[in-house]
Amino acid sequence: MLGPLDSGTMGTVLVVASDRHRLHAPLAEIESSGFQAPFEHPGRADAIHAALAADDRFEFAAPDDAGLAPIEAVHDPGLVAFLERAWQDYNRAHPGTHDVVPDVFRMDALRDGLGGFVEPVSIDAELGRWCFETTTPITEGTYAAARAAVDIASTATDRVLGGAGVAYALCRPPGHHAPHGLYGGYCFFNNAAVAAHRAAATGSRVTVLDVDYHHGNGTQQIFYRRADVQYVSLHGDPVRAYPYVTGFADETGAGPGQRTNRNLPLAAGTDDAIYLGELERACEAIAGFGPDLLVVSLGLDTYRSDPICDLAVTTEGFARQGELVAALGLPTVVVQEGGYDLATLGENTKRFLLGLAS
Ligand code: SP5
Ligand code: ZN
Repeated sequence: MLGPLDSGTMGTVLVVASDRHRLHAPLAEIESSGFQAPFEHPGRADAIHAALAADDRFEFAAPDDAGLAPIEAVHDPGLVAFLERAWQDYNRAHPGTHDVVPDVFRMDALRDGLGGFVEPVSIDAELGRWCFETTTPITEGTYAAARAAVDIASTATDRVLGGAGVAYALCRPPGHHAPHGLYGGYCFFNNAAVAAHRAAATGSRVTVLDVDYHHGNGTQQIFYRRADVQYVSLHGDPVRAYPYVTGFADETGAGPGQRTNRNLPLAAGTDDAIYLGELERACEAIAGFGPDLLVVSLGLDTYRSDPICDLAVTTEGFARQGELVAALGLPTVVVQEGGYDLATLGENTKRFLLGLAS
């Protein structure tokens, strides 16, 4: 269990970061039936890093190497092994490919009446076996970048378990769309799930509060049947918003995890007043669960000018979000997820973190 909070260096927030995220740099994403410049690109993490580094209220630490164990605690080892070799295998079959993207997906229905799923052998088919959509290319450095993001989340969690009140994991690529055995939604390894499981393994009760615009289907799935980890999410209503098939209010957990899952779907155009009211309801659910430690999946894509989302949160709203979360009084690991308006991403992240540390 956790000891008393360490006030740390007065007034500073610990940021765990690495420039290895730049190793994941796709040329394009296939979205809305066309190739376009990726929304999820290295400039995002660089912009956040620059905004925090320019402010002496943040101090920086490099991640420790956490190894494979924390990843395989929440993901299928088959997915991990596949991601390690996928780019090389694909380029043996198709030399000179920069962005590796599946052109088939799981075609279970093609085997109706044939006696169940067959594990594919061809790399072309393997891609579709592990991936659920087209906006998440694998590049030569993707696996290394995704491993570094897990190292960052693990290190930030260790610092909070060690007494830091707040630590921010500047993870990229993001993670919350990756369930136990799939990748997609710009996500390969679920950094927030790694953080939550790592803390839960020490005996802590843990809540993951997900404020990214998109429902964290991966995190929800990983903890859906667990009693020791609660998942609470505010997100665009899946009736209109990606990932479309999860995030409904009636998904409340199962088995030992009954009532440990809470989804709060939001209407298009939701502004600060409505958002913060829903966040208060989320915080009530968290207080009812009574966690020892909080993991925040921080998405800034609820921002009013985000290029791929439709909520109307303001920069000031992110500061208020941080303050509301701070009122829970919990040791908190903040894990970076989405946010695609490059001009405001750094400032919005900074305001959330300063609100949280206030
Ligand atoms: C971490 C994160 O924020 N991932 C978000 C992934 C969103 N991917 C968008 C997928 C396609 C949405 N297509 C909208 C069609 C509008 N014409
Ligand atoms: Zn998102």
